[in-house]
Amino acid sequence: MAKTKEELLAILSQFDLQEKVVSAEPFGNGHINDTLKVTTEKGEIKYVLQRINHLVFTNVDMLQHNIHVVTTHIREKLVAKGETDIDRKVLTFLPTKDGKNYYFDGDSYWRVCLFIPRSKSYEEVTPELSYEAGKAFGDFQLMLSDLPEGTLGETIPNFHNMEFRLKQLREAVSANMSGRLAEVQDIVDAIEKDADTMCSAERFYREGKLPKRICHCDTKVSNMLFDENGKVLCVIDLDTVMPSFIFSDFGDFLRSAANTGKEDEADLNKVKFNMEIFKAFTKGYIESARTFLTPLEIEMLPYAATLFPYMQAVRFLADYINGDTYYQTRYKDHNLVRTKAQYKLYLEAKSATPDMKAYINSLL
Ligand code: ADP
Ligand code: GN1
Ligand code: MG
Repeated sequence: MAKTKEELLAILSQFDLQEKVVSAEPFGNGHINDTLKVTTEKGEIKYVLQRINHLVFTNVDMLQHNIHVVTTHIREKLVAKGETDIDRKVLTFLPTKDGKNYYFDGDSYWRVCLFIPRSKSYEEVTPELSYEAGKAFGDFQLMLSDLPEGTLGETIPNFHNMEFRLKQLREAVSANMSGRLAEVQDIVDAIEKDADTMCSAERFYREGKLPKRICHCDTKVSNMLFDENGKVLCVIDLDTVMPSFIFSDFGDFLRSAANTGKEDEADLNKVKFNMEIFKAFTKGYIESARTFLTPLEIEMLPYAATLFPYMQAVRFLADYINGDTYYQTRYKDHNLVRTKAQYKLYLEAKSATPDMKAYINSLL
């Protein structure tokens, strides 16, 4: 439910802010939380207020604990490296006046962080920005690699587990809550044909061949802030930071960045896999992550580039069949349009696999 300006200011007054604030307006275009930018009396955007989607993140204590651990740990690493301008290189969350890291108004959960000034987020990136992003996500994983096991909880259990996502799709198909199944049967069948192959990461994990590491798990382009010179300032949207295969961060970035069309592109001819973006991102990622990646992780990077559009198609389709209960949608068939676009991207990435392999081999 939308809040009035007065209600938003009352929520903000619960936080320990250094400056008087006068308004909070919608910001960004995420599908899950509600994000608002907060302006001070001096007319400066100083804070970001977010309403946490607690139907998606059901354990808000765990969620906010994870974010606290991650931001504190990264801050310590940046200090140790002698970095300057640290408030623009890691998110800073502000406590409530009674020292909690979120505020519950009896209905919704809220948090506040500092707005990072002179920063930009993109929906589309150039090869130069992709190279920087690859380095930054590799660095992000590296900085968090020494967190002791068990420090972070799984804020959404099985979040990037392909077997689990297919199980959810199959449950949606059996229940056919919205009566939309007949219309999408072809795409369900097409997805099922590749299901076994796409679950290979889970099989390798069970066989002890693949590790899980702390990953960001929502590395779409818009979840990174760049400075005025195209250098990465920091990674944002930390709700999903949790143990996963490194494929999560590699594959999900390419899912948004290497798509020549939009995530919800209706004209499928516009959806192609951009090899230049793939190359630049992969180069940056391997440069910073090489020290910890295993040969199997590297070998499976092209699989990761196909896995994420495939998984996203499965998730959008399940939501469509369930009657649009998870993702925020803007029109009736939005989740179906998204499904088709992601499935098309999956096919495009699949046919680019030999080229991806050849490029990776040339880097090693
Ligand atoms: P969502 O869950 O809505 O995707 P995000 O945390 O990704 O939420 O924020 C949405 C957008 O708001 C981002 O893409 C970015 O442009 C902007 N943004 C979020 N946090 C900050 C911040 N601390 N400083 C500057 N811009 C931010
Ligand atoms: C959601 O919050 P946002 O819009 O960055 C989703 C991601 C999907 C993405 C698809 C918690 O991310 O997993 O990949 O939409 N986040 C959650 O655009 O489900
Ligand atoms: Mg986001």
